Amino acid sequence: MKGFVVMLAVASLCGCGGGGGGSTTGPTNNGVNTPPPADGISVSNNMFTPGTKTIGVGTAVKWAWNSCTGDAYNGQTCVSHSVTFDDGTTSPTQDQGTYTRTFAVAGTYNYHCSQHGTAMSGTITVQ
Ligand SMILES: [Cu+2]
Repeated sequence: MKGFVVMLAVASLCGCGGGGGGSTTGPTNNGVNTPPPADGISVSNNMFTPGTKTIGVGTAVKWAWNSCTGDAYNGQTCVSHSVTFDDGTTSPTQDQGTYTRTFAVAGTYNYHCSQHGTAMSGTITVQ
């Protein structure tokens, strides 16, 4: 007489984390803000950060728009800005995204926001 005892290994399904679904509070970031690039310039509401920058000839500078803020309705309010140089070179007037300019000639390049005037301005020194 033979008997087999079959042991069934019952895999216990992990019911991990008995906390259940989390809830989200506060404004949702829709992801349209662009984090300031390393060594770049942040375009936020009414200021460029940093406002002055010194670079070598041939260097590209990148501006990234961070001009959206959450509102109480899970939406966002975004404000348009531009990077407009005294020499006429300009970025689009936009409320998100980036703009890059490469400076091939030494000099002082003053710029401002076309929407907010010289109250929102910056300078790139190329040497
Ligand atoms: Cu502006």
